[in-house]
Amino acid sequence: MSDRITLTRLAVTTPHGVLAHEKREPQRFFVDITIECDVSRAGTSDDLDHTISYAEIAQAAEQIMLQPPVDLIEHLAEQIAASVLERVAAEAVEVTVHKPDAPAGVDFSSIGLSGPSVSIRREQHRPVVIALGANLGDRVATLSAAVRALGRVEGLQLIEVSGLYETAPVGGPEQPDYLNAVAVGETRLAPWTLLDRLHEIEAGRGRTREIRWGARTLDLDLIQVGDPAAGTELSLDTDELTLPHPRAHERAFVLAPWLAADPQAQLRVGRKVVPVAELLRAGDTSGIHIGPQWRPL
Ligand code: A4P
Ligand code: MG
Repeated sequence: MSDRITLTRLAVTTPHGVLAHEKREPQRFFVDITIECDVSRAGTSDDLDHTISYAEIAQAAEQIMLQPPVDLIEHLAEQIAASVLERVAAEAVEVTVHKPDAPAGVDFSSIGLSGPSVSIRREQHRPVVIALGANLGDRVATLSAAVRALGRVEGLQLIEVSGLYETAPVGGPEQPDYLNAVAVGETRLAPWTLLDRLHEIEAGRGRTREIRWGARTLDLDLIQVGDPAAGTELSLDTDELTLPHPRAHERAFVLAPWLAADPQAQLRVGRKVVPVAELLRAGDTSGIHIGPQWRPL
């Protein structure tokens, strides 16, 4: 991703340092923050929700710098990076904390911003769950190609892909049985960027959208992004994207392959975080059967 939001030389005078007098006497610190994020959607929509507010980032960084004295600028940089990565759209961040007046027992140039600084780069690693479905054409070939295409998406790493499940259609008009699978992995992409990639892969396999819940060559749905057990899952409800997927908890054709790919999987359902194994036990699995063998990864 080449888009960047940059904040240069946030200036804070505050006491931090290893030495006792540094914890009493404020000195100058400067912070540089470069956020890697896809701003193309905000560029088109002119909507702040599609990007990251630099004012919020700057104020959060200033609050971190103004905390009670700590020893290391490494610690300050790490906290600032973590606060940036809490933003949905942030893919990666680079933070530099400068401490130009640090007592190092030597002279630094008086030209420009000299003296010690620490720079770190941290990437977003959000767990992600993607459901795959197909009920038209050569389903195994389509789903295999879809997994290969997912493997090529920059910013997405697949960790595990389930076996194939032969499933009776749920909802929609009369239509052939589905093959379903679930892929779990990690992503640094914003969920709407990832959804765009999924739609591109669907379109590449001849997916068209005429009838909701109708037959399709390929369906790729985002089920969950983040980890509900850690309270880091993303909750979104926009016209184009709802997270977690609003119907996943009641759909055995998602839950069975998901559990196979990740036996520890959990899903937020309303206010509760529920093991997928429990949801599956409580659900109707009558139309779900083990499908053909495949080696997708
Ligand atoms: N959208 C909103 N949230 C999401 C999300 N979390 N993931 C929007 C993906 N898309 C999301 O989806 C319609 C719109 O939902 C998208 O444009 C997107 O912006 P779609 O893929 O065009 O249409 P769809 O798949 O027919 O609708 P939907 O609501 O995703 O359907 P479901 O709930 O996925 O159900 N039976 C079996 N046995 N196996 C199946 O795989 N799949 C469906 C589709 C029905 N019955 C099935 C199966
Ligand atoms: Mg869909």
